Amino acid sequence: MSDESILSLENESIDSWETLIFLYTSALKEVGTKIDILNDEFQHIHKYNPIEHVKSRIKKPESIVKKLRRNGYESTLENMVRYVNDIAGIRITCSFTSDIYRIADMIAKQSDLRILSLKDYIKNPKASGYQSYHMIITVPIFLSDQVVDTKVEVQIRTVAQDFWASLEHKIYYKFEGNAPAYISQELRDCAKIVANLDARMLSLNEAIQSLDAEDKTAAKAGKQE
Ligand code: 0O2
Repeated sequence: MSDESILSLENESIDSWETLIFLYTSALKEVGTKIDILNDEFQHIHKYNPIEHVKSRIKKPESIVKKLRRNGYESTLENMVRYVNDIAGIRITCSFTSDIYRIADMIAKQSDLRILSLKDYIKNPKASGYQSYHMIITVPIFLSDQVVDTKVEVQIRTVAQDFWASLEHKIYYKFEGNAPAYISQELRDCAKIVANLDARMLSLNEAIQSLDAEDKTAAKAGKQE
């Protein structure tokens, strides 16, 4: 297991929070660079950027402790490594749902990354209405004397799904998870609108692409005459 890699390092030198954060920060740099390169390559070949923006963050210590407590674990370094999968998190926002699966596939094909879990909250949205594609991966961090596989959570979602999730997150925290029923219902309704908007924008884009392809074929045929 990749956890074991950090955990075995812990026996020797993960003696502090600082060492852990150094590893997770390095993991964000590695994965961030991979995503940049994939986006640039896609632009180079297809003249199109599947990614709108990328944001990364290290989870705040108080949020890590809260998550451990919520799941019934004590706040130890070992429990953080083992049970909190999103200490290092990267969020990729794109225009169309088809881009989400394209990016996820490109990440999954990188031979040095290991996929620990995948959650498709687009095909199976959460009860709250939340939609996003989550991957927990490990990336090898090459230190001077060893290689440490380090976990990163990658969240991939459309701009519309991200807009919904940001507002829902704010509301969730404001009401500490107990929002009035009419607000939760309104959020679920908005999530359906988001799914519908994403589906319509995707088919609109596909229609434009097939028109472009027809134009190119007609122009080629015109040249040959
Ligand atoms: P915060 O405050 O954003 O950091 P796992 O990570 O797989 O071991 P978990 O945490 O149950 O277990 O996984 P899940 O459900 O995939 O959630 C991971 C993260 O996704 C959450 O982290 C949120 O960032 C986001 N997320 C999940 N569900 C929702 C939701 O209903 N609404 C919004 N806005 N975001 C959601 P945290 O630590 O729970 O929260």
